[in-house]
Amino acid sequence: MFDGNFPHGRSVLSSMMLLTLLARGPACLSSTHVREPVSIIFDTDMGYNIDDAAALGILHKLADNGEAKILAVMTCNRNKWSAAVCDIINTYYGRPDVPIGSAKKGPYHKRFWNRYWERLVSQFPHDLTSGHEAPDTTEIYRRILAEEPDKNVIIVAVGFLTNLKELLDSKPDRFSELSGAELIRQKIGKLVAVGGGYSSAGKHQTWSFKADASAAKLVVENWPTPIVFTGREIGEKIRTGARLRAEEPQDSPLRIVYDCVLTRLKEKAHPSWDQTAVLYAVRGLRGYWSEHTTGCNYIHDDGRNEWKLAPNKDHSYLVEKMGPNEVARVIEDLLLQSPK
Ligand SMILES: [Ca+2]
Repeated sequence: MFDGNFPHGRSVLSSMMLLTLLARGPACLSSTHVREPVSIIFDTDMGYNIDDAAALGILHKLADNGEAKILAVMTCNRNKWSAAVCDIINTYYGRPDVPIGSAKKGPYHKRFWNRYWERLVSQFPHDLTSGHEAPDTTEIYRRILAEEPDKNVIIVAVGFLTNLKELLDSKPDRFSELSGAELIRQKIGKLVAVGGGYSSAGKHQTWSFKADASAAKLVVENWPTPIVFTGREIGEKIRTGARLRAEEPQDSPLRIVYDCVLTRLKEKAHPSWDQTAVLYAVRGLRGYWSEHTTGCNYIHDDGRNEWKLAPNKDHSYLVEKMGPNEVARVIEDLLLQSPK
């Protein structure tokens, strides 16, 4: 599977592309070394854990670097503060007008971690004060996808898959005459999803699949483009937050989120599941991970996942390659990069 690292000549596809470019001449080859920013839709359950906030933070830094373009932020968390927190982070990092969608359907889970949103909404500018005011995610998805070039968008799903189920089920509308599945097939390069476990055989329970098990099952079984999963075992060992709390200004939203939650948890650092999805979606495998590409992910009715050896689908999962501490350093370097 093409890993986004071009041109290393590691796959048949990248070898063919390299030969084509060589045939076209050196000017063409040098111009393509400047990669276009990766177009990302970030779909989150902001509020249930703190890695969502950090993941959105590093996505902004990658956008500052010209590596990513943020098309939209969607929340599947129907707590009204979730969308407001997304808007606060977008505004703080200089992108106040990134479209934000909020789920109107799906499960409503009451927990919201340590109420850090209370401090954020009272201290930071934002014009979206409640998820109830935000458009439905399906509307935003369909509008944006209809406008994008084919196969151009990567969806990073770091929450449960409610919004993607709704998109998959959606019907032709004023934005596109295509059904949800047809629109996804035409416009989405791949889906990068946090969820499941892949380190050993058998069933694994994780929050993002369990929180809306029927959506996870439907999306994983029917998604019409490749899906790359980053499992529990990947993010669990990548502990971040200690450096952020030592070096980030005290009055930044992410510092407040991490101070609130890690103090309560009595943790020095926290797993980084959602950040791995952003990093992979934008930069590809690099030296961070390898990818297991044979078999398929199967979601049981209770949301537990199991990797099956057959059939072979366009499913893959990340496998640890670089040490977790080194990946943590990459993530915290990005978090601490000065905002533009
Ligand atoms: Ca999450």
